[in-house]
Amino acid sequence: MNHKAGFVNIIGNPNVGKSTLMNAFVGEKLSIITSKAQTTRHRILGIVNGDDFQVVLSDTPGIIKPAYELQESMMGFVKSAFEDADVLIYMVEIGEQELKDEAFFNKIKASKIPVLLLLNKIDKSDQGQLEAQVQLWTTKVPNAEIYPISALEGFNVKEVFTRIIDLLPDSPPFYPKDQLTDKPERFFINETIREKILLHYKKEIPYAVEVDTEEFFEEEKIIRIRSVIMVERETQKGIIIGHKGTALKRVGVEARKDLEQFFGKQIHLELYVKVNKNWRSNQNQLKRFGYNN
Ligand SMILES: Nc1nc2c(ncn2[C@@H]2O[C@H](COP(=O)(O)OP(=O)(O)OP(=O)(O)O)[C@@H](O)[C@H]2O)c(=O)[nH]1
Ligand SMILES: [Mg+2]
Repeated sequence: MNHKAGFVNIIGNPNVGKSTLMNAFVGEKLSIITSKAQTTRHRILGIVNGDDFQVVLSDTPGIIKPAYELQESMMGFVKSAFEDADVLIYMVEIGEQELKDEAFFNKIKASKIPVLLLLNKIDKSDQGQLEAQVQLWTTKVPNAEIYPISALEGFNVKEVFTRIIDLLPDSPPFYPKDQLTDKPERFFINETIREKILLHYKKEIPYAVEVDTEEFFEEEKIIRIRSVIMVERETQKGIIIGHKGTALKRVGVEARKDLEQFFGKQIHLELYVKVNKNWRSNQNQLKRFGYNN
């Protein structure tokens, strides 16, 4: 029996549903999902294993014009996803007209590797709009195969996965067959906490936050975690903590619940907030938080 394996990299504008799709393929919540743009900041692998295949998916940050160092690094992850892909998934959402970066768009159109253009969120559209959108994207990206999908409702997700397997080259697996991702446990803790911050704070706050897990002790019945929420300014620190600490407490309670589910164990989570001036624009700080590429 031949074994197939390869890299399937998901790219597209912010908020189109890239992370929702990867989680649907993997069947686990590897990437955090919110309705805010720029939820994903890293390239995150999700590995789907079968007896005769290994699909190494990459979720990537939404494509934007970078305005500061962090965003430069995020776009570096997108660039790297072009370089090692065996299949490229270009995800667009219903109603969308164009990619936010023309150079990336031209790269997709000139791609020598297979491109699957997934037109997502069709649960929000009607037949007429769907047909018009398929027409638009057929003209815009003639080298792509187009699939209307709903990553959220699972519509056409299996069919796309079957097509991916078809397209993969014969190859031995790249990772051990029981491996699910390339990221360590601490990464998922940081992301879970960041998701709660994206959900509960407005405007600039989520974008000024980074989370760093300083302690992770696994005991027989409980995991003890201490994480720091980093902000850029004193005023932001006050907002994160909130009146009498209630806002921060809510983040802690919700993150703990998710982490208990993720690790299948009782969690003790201690959170504190620290000001780290302009970490988003500081190369050394960014490296420390894993934004090196
Ligand atoms: N109606 C509908 N909503 C969807 C679908 N897929 C994703 N969403 C929603 O779209 C929003 C963004 O989803 P994400 O998966 O975080 O999008 P993303 O492309 O990873 O976003 P970034 O990481 O910010 O680039 C969330 O609110 C999802 O619930 C879909 O098929 N239908
Ligand atoms: Mg995402």
